[in-house]
Amino acid sequence: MKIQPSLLFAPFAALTLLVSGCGKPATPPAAESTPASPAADASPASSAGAAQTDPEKRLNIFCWSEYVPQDVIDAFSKETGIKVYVENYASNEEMLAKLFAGGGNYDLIQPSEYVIEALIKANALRPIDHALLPNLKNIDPKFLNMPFDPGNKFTVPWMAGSVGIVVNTEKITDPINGYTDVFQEKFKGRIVTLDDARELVSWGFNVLKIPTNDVTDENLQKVKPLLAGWIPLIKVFDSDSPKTALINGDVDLGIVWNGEGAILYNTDKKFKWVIPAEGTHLFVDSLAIPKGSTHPLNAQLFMNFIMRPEINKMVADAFPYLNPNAAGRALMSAEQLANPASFPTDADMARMEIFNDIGDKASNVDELVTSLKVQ
Ligand code: SPD
Repeated sequence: MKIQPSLLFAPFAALTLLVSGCGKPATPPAAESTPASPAADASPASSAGAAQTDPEKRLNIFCWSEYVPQDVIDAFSKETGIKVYVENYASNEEMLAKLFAGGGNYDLIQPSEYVIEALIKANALRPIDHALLPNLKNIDPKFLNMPFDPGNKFTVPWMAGSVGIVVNTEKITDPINGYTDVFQEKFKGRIVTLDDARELVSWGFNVLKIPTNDVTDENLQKVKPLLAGWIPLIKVFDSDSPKTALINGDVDLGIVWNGEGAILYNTDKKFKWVIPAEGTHLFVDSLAIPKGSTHPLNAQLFMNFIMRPEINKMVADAFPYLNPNAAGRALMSAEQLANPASFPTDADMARMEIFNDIGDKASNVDELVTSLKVQ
């Protein structure tokens, strides 16, 4: 939990340099592709037997906090003998900053769609070998071949989701349908939100009916007064575990990741999930291998492992986001599938926008929100 200015905008500046050919990743690029290999069997026993691994039995994962269950890591290590080292981040921008600072030697990262788009443009990801990923067939085709990575040349979906409002209905009886219902003076000091500049700006854009990717200087000027009114009302900025402030009773309203909303709904039905009337966006967080990975075979073994239905279900049980794995979804209970925060209706999904890479405008987004937070 933190109340502090959001992260630097430097990582996006670094990406812009890379795209324009004036920079290079801090980690040395590896070979373009992994060695050709026979397709591994998707079943646990035979995939363990036929699995190709790197000489060093190690895997360095850099992933979102509260997203990769320890029991999944343990099961992978037990089966493969590969020791997994996990480091967490709370925003795409934090991940990019550390990735481009070098030193992390990450084998797997977990970027969201707009960052995947930027990393591909920057030639910063290693292509994946589909022969090593037979379990890709378990993914719902709706979440494959998406515009940010056509043909899934670089990524496999982890979890998808959206952002919505959580209301503690024991404390708030007013109707709360959208962002403007949340950000009212009378709720000052009773609100938790994500600590994420792109998110905050997108909510403001939704209210002003500006398309979420139409990030121009002019539109940022338009949203500035709205955000300047909202930010002082927020008591807690927390992208790691915004549910905590709601469970502890520190706040009564939240704008949070859908997986957090789903956990709250499971914990106590007094926590109502609301998809903002003004709109929200669909995110697709995926696994990708940075160019500098030194254990790319181990990384692809992990990718394939987590797409097994029973392993995917372990992820969905712990972190109930919108599960893109159809075979894993088939193992989930009716109650899990009926959680309104995990699984929006088709009509709600159809209204959701998807963030695109906005290039160097990401710096302006960060600068705007940071300047408003310090006022
Ligand atoms: N605790 C895991 C949170 C993952 C949220 N990723 C969504 C990013 C959308 N910009």
